[in-house]
Amino acid sequence: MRFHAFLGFAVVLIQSPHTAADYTTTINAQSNRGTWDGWGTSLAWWAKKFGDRADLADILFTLKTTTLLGLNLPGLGFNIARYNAGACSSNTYDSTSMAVSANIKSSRQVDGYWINWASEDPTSSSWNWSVDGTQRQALRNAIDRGANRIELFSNSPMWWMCKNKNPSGASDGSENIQSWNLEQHAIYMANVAKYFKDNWNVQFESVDPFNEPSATWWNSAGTQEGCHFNVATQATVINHLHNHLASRGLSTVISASDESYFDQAVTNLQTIGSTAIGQISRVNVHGYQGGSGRRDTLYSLASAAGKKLWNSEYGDGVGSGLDMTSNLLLDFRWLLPTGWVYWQALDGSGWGLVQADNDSGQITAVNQKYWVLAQFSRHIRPGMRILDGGNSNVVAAYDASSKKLVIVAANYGTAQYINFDLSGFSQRPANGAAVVRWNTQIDGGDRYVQYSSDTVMSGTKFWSYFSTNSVQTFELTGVVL
Ligand SMILES: *[C@@H]1O[C@H](CO)[C@@H](O)[C@H](O)[C@H]1NC(C)=O
Ligand SMILES: *[C@H]1O[C@H](CO)[C@@H](O)[C@H](O)[C@H]1NC(C)=O
Repeated sequence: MRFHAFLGFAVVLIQSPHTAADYTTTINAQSNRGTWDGWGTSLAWWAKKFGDRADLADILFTLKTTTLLGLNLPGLGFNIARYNAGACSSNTYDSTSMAVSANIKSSRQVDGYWINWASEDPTSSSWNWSVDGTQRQALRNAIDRGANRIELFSNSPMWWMCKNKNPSGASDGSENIQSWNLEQHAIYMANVAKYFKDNWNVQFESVDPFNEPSATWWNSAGTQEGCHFNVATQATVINHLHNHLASRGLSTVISASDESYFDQAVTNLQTIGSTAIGQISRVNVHGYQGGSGRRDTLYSLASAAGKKLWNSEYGDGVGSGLDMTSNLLLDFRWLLPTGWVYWQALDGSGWGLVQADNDSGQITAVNQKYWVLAQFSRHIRPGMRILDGGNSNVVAAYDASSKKLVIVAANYGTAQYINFDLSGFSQRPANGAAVVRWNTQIDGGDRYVQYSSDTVMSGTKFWSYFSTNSVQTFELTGVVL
């Protein structure tokens, strides 16, 4: 609803080019919309193909400039990496082997570590710790570059825990985990977390044992791994996982349930029960409801329960970054996440930040949305306090130690001046002081271009001209709340 209202507004502006559209927004210095945990990406599936590429790790997980396809790319500075514990294996045990969807691409089959049900002991031959080396290398590369919030997640239980042995889902999209394997799925997650810590020095901060569990589109003809879980089953798995993390002495916390839509996450939180809620440390939700859904209700429920909230998976097929920008700003306005994770950093057509074919291994282009995301991720940094930017299209963040204020603003309709009023701050740069800005034009043109001297403070304000469909970032130092 909000999205449609918003689009209507944009259309009116386009049709009325002579309307004076300039506006002033006041950054609310007293607001506190959470401490930022960071930005990131999930590793499966691109990392299965590209996980050993140091240049891609530099682009995603550092702030330095790296050359790709002849372009000098400003690093996105991600610090969150989500590692996918796979559900596939090609072995046969007790005359049983995995059932494979006719439509799954090999790049989406992720090898899992627990290859048969003979033993829960991770040092036994029922476990193969040699699989999935390239995704693990991507995780290592991310950590070596400073990624410090590492999450383990699952798209499906191991195939042999599934009723039909098919890790893409049940034939009718219903719950596909065998009732006698609920604890095994928890043991799988806990053993992976423990093994990575003991053997590879990877400390998972959190583990989510589900991926879009309320969805009914996970079926045996699917194109990827997936599994529907009823909410009551989720609660049982969470309880087992809580016990198995604790018994292994792990500090890894549980995040859940990575539902597809804000409204599904609301229903999930309202029905999963107080025991499970007590065992979850963070609510993870995906952003696939786009401009719809009650982000505000989900935030209210999560914060009332004392839980952090992340948009743990966002993706869309619009390569310009237009949809990503509007949905991200809706998140900052209504969802108030403290972490934001793009699904596939490399993917086909407009879905990737970088266009790539993860089956053939070709990297072909950098989408404009790469530079659009840089406007946010390079400036709103971990540890900053998120502020209310005073307008739906404006977000601000503050770093107390360096007295730095960051403002990111988008403009969709008529090109216009936006005035930023800093009168609410007790200190701000002096009249005439330069404000550094970066600009990206969503429709093409500027790609994260820095301008250092054309914007200045005028009393308690500064202003900047925004072309149609553009995102700008401003940094000011010497600011005190
Ligand atoms: C374990 O995984 C490696 C890497 O995929 C593979 O080469 C090996 O055959 C597997 N071992 C068993 C016992 O399945
Ligand atoms: C990988 O790339 C192809 C081609 O660009 C794309 O169609 C697909 O969705 C991507 N994901 C896969 C195969 O997992």
